[in-house]
Amino acid sequence: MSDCIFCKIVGGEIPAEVVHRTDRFVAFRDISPKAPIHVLVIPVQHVASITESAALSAEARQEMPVFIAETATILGLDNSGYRVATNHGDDARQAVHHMHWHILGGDLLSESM
Ligand code: DGP
Repeated sequence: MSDCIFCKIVGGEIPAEVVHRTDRFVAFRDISPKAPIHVLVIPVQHVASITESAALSAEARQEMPVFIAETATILGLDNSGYRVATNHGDDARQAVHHMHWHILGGDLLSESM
């Protein structure tokens, strides 16, 4: 999608610190971290949010949780722990309308989401 920031990151038009990548997913550091380690996982294919998951290929749907867990391991969070979250829509304050999973860790996180 031409006016999507995250599609531009996928295409290399906007720089990002990529930590993991396959043909179907990219993981990169959040520009405004909410934890010592804060990485976003996005599908290469543009879908607006989790509500459009069905539009992803079967392979991408299968890979998604595996890719998220691999990314957390690459970040060294698998033993200490981490939180995974995604936002959909206005009440969740979704700011970027390209599906993304927040991986947060590197410290004891708040009890509230
Ligand atoms: P959300 O509220 O779930 O839509 O979170 C969007 C996240 O995207 C927010 O934590 C900041 C991050 N973000 C927005 N623009 C950019 C960007 O250009 N580069 C990077 N690395 N992160 C971005």
